[in-house]
Amino acid sequence: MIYCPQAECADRDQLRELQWKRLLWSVAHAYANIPAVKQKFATISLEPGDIRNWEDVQKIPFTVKDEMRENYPYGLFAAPMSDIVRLHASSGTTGKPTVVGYTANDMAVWTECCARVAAMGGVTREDIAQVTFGYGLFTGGFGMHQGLEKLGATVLPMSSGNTERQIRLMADFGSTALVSTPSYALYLAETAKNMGMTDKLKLKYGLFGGEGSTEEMRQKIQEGFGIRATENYGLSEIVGPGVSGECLELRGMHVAEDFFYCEIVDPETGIPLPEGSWGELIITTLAREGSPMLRYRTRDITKIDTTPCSCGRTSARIAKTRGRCDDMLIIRGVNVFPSQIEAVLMAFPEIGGHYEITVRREDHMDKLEVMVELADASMLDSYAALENLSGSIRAKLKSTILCDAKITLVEPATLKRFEGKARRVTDLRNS
Ligand code: DLL
Repeated sequence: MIYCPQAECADRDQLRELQWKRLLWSVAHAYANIPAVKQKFATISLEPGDIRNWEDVQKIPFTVKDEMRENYPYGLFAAPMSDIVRLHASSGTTGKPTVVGYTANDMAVWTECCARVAAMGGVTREDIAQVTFGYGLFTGGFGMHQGLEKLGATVLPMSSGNTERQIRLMADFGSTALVSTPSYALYLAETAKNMGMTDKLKLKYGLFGGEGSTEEMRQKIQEGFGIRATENYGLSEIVGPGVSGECLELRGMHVAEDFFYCEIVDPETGIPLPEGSWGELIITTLAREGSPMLRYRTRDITKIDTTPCSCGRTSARIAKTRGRCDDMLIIRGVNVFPSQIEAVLMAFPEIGGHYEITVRREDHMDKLEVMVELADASMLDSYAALENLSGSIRAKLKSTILCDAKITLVEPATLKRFEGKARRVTDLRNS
């Protein structure tokens, strides 16, 4: 089951040594080949030679997404265009896209990392893997495709959308692994059920990533399809999918530490936090030639665990993210992550997997509304049952997030569905 024992099960001291060697290479490479990096170092009188031990790594300035926009499109590339064999870009919600370039070596590393993610999630060469991520500038489709092929699985490159057709071909071709966002997996499971085709599917494994999901959402997807679901995490600025993934022990997402160095910092102060603390994930690429990233601020909130995993891998694991710092809502002064709301909702069996969160300001007061679909329409016949359920959800939410919310229960299949990353939160306070 273990795909790359030398790297994934390495002695941690040896791994640290390898990371150190590669980190020095990456700093020198970025400094020598990216004028913007050299200039940034110069403003604080830092040179690569000043990085002498792990403590010194903190001297390296962070890289933030805006710098990618300021240097759009190729200003942060460290290899000549003649060596770049692939471009990807992330559109983000505002501004110019962030562009990354891959050399042939970068492609090999990325492919290896995605193969590891697939292997960790239980997929083998015996599997038929249906990839429902978009194939395009988004890294999801091509990234997982390459990794699955390297592993020897049979890849079905469906790309995103066309949900009923996805289900028909899933049945006809006997797909045994599904690669998607968790929200699309839920939509696919529901569509299969509505088409009366759930029993015709042979799915065994789900590799889900590209967005966060709660443990409760995982249960719903596993039940919907009768599969084992693992989660993986990555971002295009670093490589795309492949940065980390869960093994079947489900004890956090193993990071490909031979290629990525992770730190956790306080998102407000940028000060590194001790292992086990929740904070913002910072990633430094250790082998990227095309688009090296030094201390990239992911904005994602997680924690790191380096204790041994029962699967035998020694690599550090990051926890399911709480969300992005940017996603955190401040409602009447209380910090609320949408993932906390999801966890409360999904624990109610009467609730389906789809919901929408809206925050508005009325009479100078923040108002939170949660619209959520019922799992079964029959409940709509009983006013008392509906009142009871919405009261219980409201009470549970209040005790968990310390915020009052208006709960609106709606019929199944009424809220918007997403074929990629879901957008479930609307904040109308500044509009
Ligand atoms: O979403 C890469 C990817 C594709 C990863 C497919 C896994 C599977 P971007 O479009 O650049 O790249 O978005 C990166 O998505 O900073 C997180 O906020 C979020 N994200 C990705 N995976 C997870 C996850 C891809 N498992 C941004 N949990 C990241 C929570 C995730 N958030």
